[in-house]
Amino acid sequence: MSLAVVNETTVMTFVEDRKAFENCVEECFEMLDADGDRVLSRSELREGFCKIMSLGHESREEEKIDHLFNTIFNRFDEDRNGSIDPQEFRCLIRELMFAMGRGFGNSPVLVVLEIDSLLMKAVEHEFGRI
Ligand SMILES: [Ca+2]
Ligand SMILES: [Ca+2]
Repeated sequence: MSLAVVNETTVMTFVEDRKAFENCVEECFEMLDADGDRVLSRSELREGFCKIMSLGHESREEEKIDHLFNTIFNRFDEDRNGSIDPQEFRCLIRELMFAMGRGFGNSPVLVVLEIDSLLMKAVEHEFGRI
């Protein structure tokens, strides 16, 4: 983990750089797809969700995260087949990143970055490392 200062621009610039962003999303997808069948089951997504979204693992948050997760899963499983395919995953991540960016606003925010999180990628992108 490391600390970084980010704002809305950090996240938005990353998401709008289509190629870099889609590569990262693809990487995330592969990381989460434990059985390699090219779709994410509910449990695969749940497993990696906290990690890629940099959500803490504090147990008191568990219930809240479960609830958030279920809402997200149901909303983005557009064809209602109980799993998330790469296209659904891309929409999901894009939307979550936009929400995160809006949450930061224009003033710099100090954040803790988890190594595999998308925010970490956004920061690396800002520094021209990806
Ligand atoms: Ca899978
Ligand atoms: Ca689906």
